[in-house]
Amino acid sequence: MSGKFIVIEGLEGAGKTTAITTISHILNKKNITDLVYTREPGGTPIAETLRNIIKHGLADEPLTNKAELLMFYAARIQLIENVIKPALQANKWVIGDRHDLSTQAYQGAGRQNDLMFISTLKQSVLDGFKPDLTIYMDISPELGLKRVKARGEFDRIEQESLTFFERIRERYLELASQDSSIITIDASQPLESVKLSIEKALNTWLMENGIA
Ligand code: Z5A
Repeated sequence: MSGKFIVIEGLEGAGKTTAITTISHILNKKNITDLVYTREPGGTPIAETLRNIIKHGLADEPLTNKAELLMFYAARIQLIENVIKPALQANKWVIGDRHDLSTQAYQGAGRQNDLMFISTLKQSVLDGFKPDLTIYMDISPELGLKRVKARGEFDRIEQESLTFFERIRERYLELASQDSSIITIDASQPLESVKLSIEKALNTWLMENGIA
């Protein structure tokens, strides 16, 4: 595959949307213009249907943690096989709003599912497929949730407690420290500083990989 897969990760309100725009501009300046955007869960009709169930649930039937976890992987593999891999094979670059790191953090640390079970599932479903680069936007849950509060009602996951999101952040930081393909950006900075940090990190990565 000759395209690249770049993923943006972080808690809600970390500024992933802004980061995606910034990354697109930087790539465009390098004449990388054939970009495909994905979001997870979602991005195919089946995955979007699962997204709706995950985010809002169904009346009168509680969604179990294990079923939620399986739905994330079902949605992800639909997206990988039907959108991401074909795009990469066509030499396009894919920019993803969340990917498997979210599952490790939210379903692993947040929901506290069995980590061995997640690891086995990941191996079986993804079979080693992973992003070329992940940009993790680090923010405290307090500040992130304050930013998104203005949007109105919280969905099923956003309604969780602060400690739930604190566990997720801790796991994100732990995983980022163990994987050199994950770059951490301080997302609590003012917008312009965040943009500059992303620009610097991405340009360094492009240079190191002989792309620009
Ligand atoms: N989830 C999961 O549990 N497991 C998984 O495997 C996957 C996902 C893949 C997806 O929800 C939910 O699924 C998510 C994780 C879970 N749930 N929760 N909770 P989503 O796609 O609907 O939501 P999101 O991914 O969390 O997106 P978001 O809430 O929109 O966050 P964001 O994209 O990072 O935020 P933003 O729109 O860029 O910024 C929010 C606001 O802050 C906006 O008004 C900005 O103008 C402002 N902002 C951004 N940056 C700054 C700075 N630097 N200063 C000041 N203000 C700023």
